[in-house]
Amino acid sequence: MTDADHMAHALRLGARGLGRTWPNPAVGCVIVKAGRVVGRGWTRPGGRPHAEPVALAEAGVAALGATAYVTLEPCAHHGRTPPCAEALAAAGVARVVTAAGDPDPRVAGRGHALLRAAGIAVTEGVLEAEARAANAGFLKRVTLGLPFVTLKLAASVDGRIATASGESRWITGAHARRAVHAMRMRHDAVMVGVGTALADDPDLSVRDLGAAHQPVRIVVDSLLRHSCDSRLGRTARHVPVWLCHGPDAPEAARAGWRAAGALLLECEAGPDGLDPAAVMRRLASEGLTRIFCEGGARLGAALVRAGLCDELVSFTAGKLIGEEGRGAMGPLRLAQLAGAPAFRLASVETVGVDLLARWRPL
Ligand code: AOF
Ligand code: ZN
Repeated sequence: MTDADHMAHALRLGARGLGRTWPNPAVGCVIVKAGRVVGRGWTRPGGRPHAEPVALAEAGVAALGATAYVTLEPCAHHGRTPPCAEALAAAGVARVVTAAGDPDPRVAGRGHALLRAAGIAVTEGVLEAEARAANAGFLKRVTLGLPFVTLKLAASVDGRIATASGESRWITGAHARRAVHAMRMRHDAVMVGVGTALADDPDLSVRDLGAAHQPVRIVVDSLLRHSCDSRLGRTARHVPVWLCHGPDAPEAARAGWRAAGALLLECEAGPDGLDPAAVMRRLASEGLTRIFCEGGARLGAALVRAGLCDELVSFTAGKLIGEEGRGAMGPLRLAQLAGAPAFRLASVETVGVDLLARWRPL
């Protein structure tokens, strides 16, 4: 087993926390002694405890002289718990292998330095690209003050998401819908625009997966037109509902949603509706790192126009709806094709009877 093999194991463990550790990263840690795994840890829901103390607790005295594989530079700051770098040194670990540095200003190289100062051999950068991809949400929040945004599209072969009358249930099959629920669970929050909220009265929860985790449910609703008597309003006390609205949202609607238990986030308005960048900055400042946007067409287009979309997840169903149907993407206001937002194909697979493709901005 190589360093990369053990780091791949740590990355798999870290991924268990995705969607549940915000505002913190989802870190994984494996402790190896004489070729045997003696401790495993991953960041716990809510972001604490960190991965390393969990793995050290499992290893116990076996940590003495062992090698720790950690997907992110161990922290060096005194938060609610002592720094992980100190914990590794105190346990007598001989070597620490990390995948990526932690840009959090409280850490930023101090974790590695603390380990070296304690006489521990440190190897950095093992599976760095994979670790950066795994924690892209946390890294983007800390470095740019924005969350990582995944935009989901589910459309017919001719790119339609509803008939002319607005009928949209169901274009993709049951397997694709299950896959969407699994994706929701790996994000901190699920988001829709007000058009989708009004048309579908969605619940946006995770069902059928023995769901241990429900992401925050967000509606971008500049004037608070969505009713607090909706499914979201009636369940806001059980699973968080956040409403991003503008300065002109009526006071009565604010009061209704507040009484329902929702969190109201007032965001700056742009030329048409809310400024999408202001919305995302606000959500990052609330701690969100990974957002799964499920439409509709207008919100998706606003995010794409603003360059806020980090990944497209596109389901295609074997149906044709025709030009009178509603398109998957709102206005992009292109002057010419050369200016079209461009993506590269990252992966493609079949999900039941549908096609699933993932695209990343070029
Ligand atoms: C680690 N291991 O598993 C995680 C780390 O608020 P605190 O005290 O929990 O600190 C949060 C910061 O700790 C976070 O911004 C990031 O820099 C780091 N997260 N570090 O050593 C972990 N989740
Ligand atoms: Zn830590």
